[in-house]
Amino acid sequence: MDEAQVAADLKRHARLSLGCDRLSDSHRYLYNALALTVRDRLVERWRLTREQRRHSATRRVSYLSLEFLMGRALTNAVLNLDLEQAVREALKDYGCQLEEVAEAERDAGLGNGGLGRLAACFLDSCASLQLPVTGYGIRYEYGMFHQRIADGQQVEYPDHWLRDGNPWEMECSENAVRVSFFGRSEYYRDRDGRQRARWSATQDVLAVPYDVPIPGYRNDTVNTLRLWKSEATDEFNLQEFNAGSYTEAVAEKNLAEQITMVLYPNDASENGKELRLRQQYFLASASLQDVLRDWVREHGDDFSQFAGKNVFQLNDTHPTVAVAELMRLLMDDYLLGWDAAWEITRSTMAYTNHTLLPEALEKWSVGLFEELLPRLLDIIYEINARFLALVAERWPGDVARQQQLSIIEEGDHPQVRMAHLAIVGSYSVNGVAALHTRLLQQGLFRDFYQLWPDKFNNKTNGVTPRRWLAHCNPELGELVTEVIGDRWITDLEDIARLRPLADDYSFRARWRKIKQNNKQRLQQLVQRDCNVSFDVDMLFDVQVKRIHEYKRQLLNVLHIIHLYDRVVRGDTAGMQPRCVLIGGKAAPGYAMAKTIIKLVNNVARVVNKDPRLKPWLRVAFLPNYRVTSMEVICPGTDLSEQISTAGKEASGTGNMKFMMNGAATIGTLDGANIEIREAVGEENFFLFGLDAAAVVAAREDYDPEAIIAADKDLSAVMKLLESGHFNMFETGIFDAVSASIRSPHDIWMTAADFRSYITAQRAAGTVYQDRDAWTRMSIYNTAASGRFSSDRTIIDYSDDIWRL
Ligand code: CR6
Repeated sequence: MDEAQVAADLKRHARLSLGCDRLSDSHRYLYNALALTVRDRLVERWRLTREQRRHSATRRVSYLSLEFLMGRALTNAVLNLDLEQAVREALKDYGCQLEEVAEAERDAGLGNGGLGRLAACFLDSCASLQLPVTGYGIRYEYGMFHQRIADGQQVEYPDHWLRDGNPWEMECSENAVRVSFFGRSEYYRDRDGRQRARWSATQDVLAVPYDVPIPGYRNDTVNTLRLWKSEATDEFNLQEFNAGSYTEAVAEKNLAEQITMVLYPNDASENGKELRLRQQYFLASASLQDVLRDWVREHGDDFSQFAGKNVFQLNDTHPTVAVAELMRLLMDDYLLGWDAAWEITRSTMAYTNHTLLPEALEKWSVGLFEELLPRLLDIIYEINARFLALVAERWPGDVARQQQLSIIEEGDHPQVRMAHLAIVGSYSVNGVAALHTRLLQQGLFRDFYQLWPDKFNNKTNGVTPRRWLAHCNPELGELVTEVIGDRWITDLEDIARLRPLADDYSFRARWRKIKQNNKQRLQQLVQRDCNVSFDVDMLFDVQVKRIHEYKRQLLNVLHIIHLYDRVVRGDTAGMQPRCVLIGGKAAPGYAMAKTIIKLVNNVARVVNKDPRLKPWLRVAFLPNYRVTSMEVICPGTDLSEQISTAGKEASGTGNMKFMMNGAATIGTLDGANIEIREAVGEENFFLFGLDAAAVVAAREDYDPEAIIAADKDLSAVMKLLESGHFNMFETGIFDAVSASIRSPHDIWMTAADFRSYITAQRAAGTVYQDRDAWTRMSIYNTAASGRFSSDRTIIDYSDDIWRL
């Protein structure tokens, strides 16, 4: 029934909505017509979901995040609405495959990496679990940059993803709100003689919401992601008008629109630019105003029940100015007193920390705050004064402790510590993996933990099995469903029932065949994008993630050079042929990360052009790594590289996608790797390296020169690296790289973990040569991935933090 309807709607949208009559020439049009056809089926369910929520008394959650890394929407909606059959049928009239049409969609790249993708997986899980959770974010005109490789180097190109329109967003200008900047605080007494404040002489911009539907998995629920766009208000600078500068006054409107123009491409590091603070406040203010307006519409200005009915989950410190903004709105606009406003704020805000790296801990200069958000700074000072009184009560006379805990970092350039504001202003603080949370409690936030032990909790990350198994690996998904039924799609723990099938010879053969097909698909991608060809019988060894020193792509390169060295020396006994793939973007201002990209490319060139290496080793750098390429990469991977310096990767989520798709992991005891290893069993995980405590201890008298001298393989690798073998006509470009490895201050401890890494790599190669043993391990990994579903994570948030 719906099959005929889908076909008719597709035709109608092509003709009437898009006004084009020769569709088959362009997948773009077909894509748009199909997107509108699918969207029609979302809109009605969307309305019903909203309707239902209005009448239900449950708490609602606003998930505030500067990033939502959504990827493509069409195929996800087709899967979740169960439209695949109908769509494939309808496309036959145009002689097209769904996969080809889907290729016309650009990724919504509104995020950097794990943090942004986590937010996207959470939205899918919340809708699939029918939880009343709304995502609030920014509608960046330009998302994550497009990476090209020229002469081995990263070149950034702007990603104007909205250029051809976006059928998945609905502009709701009637729900626009005003957001203020600059101006000053004013104090006055109201009619009852109470001291009040207001923010005056501000410069305002308009926040216009664009709503994106988030379909649950086959459950008729459609949640909302509300993305704000900044626009100028209609008031012009009157003075300029009167001076006859009409055009100048109109042109000034541009400034307002700049706020949401571009995503900052920094992953796990702050950059301190004023525009970034504007983005943060813009998101926080618009979203809170939206929620408060809804509240007042229903309940008038009685806020006594507000905290019981609302939660704001802060995705890292990025939206943390919301703590002060909620206070301001409640006091200045809705006329609550401090105590009532504070009670509401600290019982509705919850904060998720995503990193321990000091360079990522956000601080904003007090001077900047004072200029841009003066009224907010007043409130932060007051929050801090009251908080420090509490600290003084708990630790009388301990001035050092007050300084450590203060929201304001004193000094020549005083700063607002956003993490401290987040902790003081919220009722829950969580880390994203067990180790990470423990390190927060014992290290970074130790004093806060002593003060408020009950605030702290762990929520190990997860990924959605819809996109990261059912959609990206349909063949494997279908095999799983055939043998254990399809319950795993909404209850991934059920996938554990696969485990006994690892003993079944014919099941293993089918499993292996699917992996081979997926490797073929990945091989084609690498051929197309890197012009590197290789054999699908090689071990596919993959590291894709942002390029960062702590993630140690460099250690991976040292291993590649070591294999190269072995082959050249003729030491190939027992060696497993492999293809090493590395991909990821470097922040444009991160010089060392860019050098590492160059190094990977140069090493790849030397390896790939040497005929002696052909049977043993292929290396490729995959350009423009993004959500959509991961959908091809993770199903085709044998070995997943999770090799960060222990204690540095808060959780990782790529590790979970690989595991779900039957890759084995080579990794350190870091982030969620520890839990992955626990789940799959130590015999199915290639562990190496120092653990977090050993890293700290080894740093005391770290002597990489001695380690290199004592290890002839590492010496040989360093010699090759330093001889200019990989940079013949580019003298000195890798000097900084080798110097960092040799430095006693190398906090990433690359040399320290080299030997155990090489040993673990050898072990992986050896197991791979036993096809049955490897296939078992692959099945065990998928079978043990149940607890890494973001459904589990969201149920934990819902039970412990949101109490929905
Ligand atoms: N860079 C962590 O580094 C974690 C994600 C999501 C990160 C990573 O280990 O899996 O968050 N942190 O929790 C930040 O972005 C600050 C990341 O993606």
